[in-house]
Amino acid sequence: MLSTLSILLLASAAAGRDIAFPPVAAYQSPMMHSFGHEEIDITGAKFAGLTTFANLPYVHCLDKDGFEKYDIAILGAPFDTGVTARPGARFGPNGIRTGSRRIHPDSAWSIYSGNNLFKEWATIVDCGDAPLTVLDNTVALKQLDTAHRIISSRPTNSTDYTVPRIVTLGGDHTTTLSALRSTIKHWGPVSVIHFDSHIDTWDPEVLGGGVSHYAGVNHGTFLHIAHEEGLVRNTSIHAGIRAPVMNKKHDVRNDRRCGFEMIKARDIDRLTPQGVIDKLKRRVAGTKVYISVDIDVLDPAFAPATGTAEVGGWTTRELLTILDGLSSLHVVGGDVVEVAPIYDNPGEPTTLAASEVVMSLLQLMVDNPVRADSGPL
Ligand SMILES: *[C@@H]1O[C@H](CO)[C@@H](O)[C@H](O)[C@H]1NC(C)=O
Ligand SMILES: *[C@@H]1O[C@H](CO)[C@@H](O)[C@H](O)[C@H]1NC(C)=O
Ligand SMILES: [Mn+2]
Repeated sequence: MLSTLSILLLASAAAGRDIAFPPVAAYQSPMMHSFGHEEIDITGAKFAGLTTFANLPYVHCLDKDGFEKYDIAILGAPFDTGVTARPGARFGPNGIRTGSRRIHPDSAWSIYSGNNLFKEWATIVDCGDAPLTVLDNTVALKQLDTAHRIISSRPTNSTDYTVPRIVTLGGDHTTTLSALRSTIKHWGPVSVIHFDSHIDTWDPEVLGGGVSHYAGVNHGTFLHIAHEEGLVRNTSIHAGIRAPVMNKKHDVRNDRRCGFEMIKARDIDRLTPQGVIDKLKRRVAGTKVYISVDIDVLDPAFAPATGTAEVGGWTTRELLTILDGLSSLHVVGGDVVEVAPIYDNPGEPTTLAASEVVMSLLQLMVDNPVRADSGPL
């Protein structure tokens, strides 16, 4: 005996009609059958294949036997055990790559500049992540130092500009120390433009070092250490600062001693973004520049996924306008750090913002190739 349901199904089958799908041109191109087998055109494909930054080619830049030449390298630094609050930035590199999946080198024409940075002179690749041990910061940072040294010492594709430049995907901010230890070898001391809500020049004796020497090397002291090692010029500058200092007199005096001037977060209300750009450019004029972007420079409304969020920060649009405004500078290295995707919201505003910051850093590097020599400009 047929159940009611079966009768209904039979009835609908009897009344069934052919469903005509519209023709799908891309999959019926003559090319598809011309070699006697099926093909899919992968030109310009996004959201496909493995995830590299902006769908760039992956090159195993640390392979001792073979690598392809590049002028600018993306390098992930999955390290977050130098953080004083929320961990998770070890997942930053892949978070930023995921945030960049909609970008493809064949179709990255900026609506603002009209340029496609990938279609100019530079060969840009994604080197993947540096292999870093997970339980010993001292060893991990030495591994990162070595990775930076190797990747920045490879031959470039360009014959005029012979030192490859690196954009690092952090990682907590401690990872910038390794980058600066490699830029000094090729370019000498650099002016650092440091976008952050915190000064990060804390004396290791004040922040962490009271426990052990090892603990003093962290994401709030790396610029102090970089100053001690002679890596940064006294023409450096912070942008977007708003977090409280721990010691009213000592911290700010020490910050100046480390070579930094300061643009505070609320200064943008008076200066406007263009005023911020002008002040940054004046400060670093005539020197080689390293740009470090702690994503916590943005307000947590725009970038919640970070280790030490501080309210009252800049918008993503303000930050991108300021970065793009620095296009006359000679940028020898850069990074975006402190992206901890686990704290992002489902719309992924932080990793999307970070991937656009990387695009701006790449554009600055492409705009001004830098010749290898260690003097100021
Ligand atoms: C390497 O440089 C040459 C010109 O010097 C250029 O024609 C070529 O396209 C570059 N290679 C890549 C992969 O960009
Ligand atoms: C930086 O230091 C040099 C000498 O070491 C000094 O002549 C110069 O005035 C300093 N510049 C700034 C901006 O402090
Ligand atoms: Mn920082």
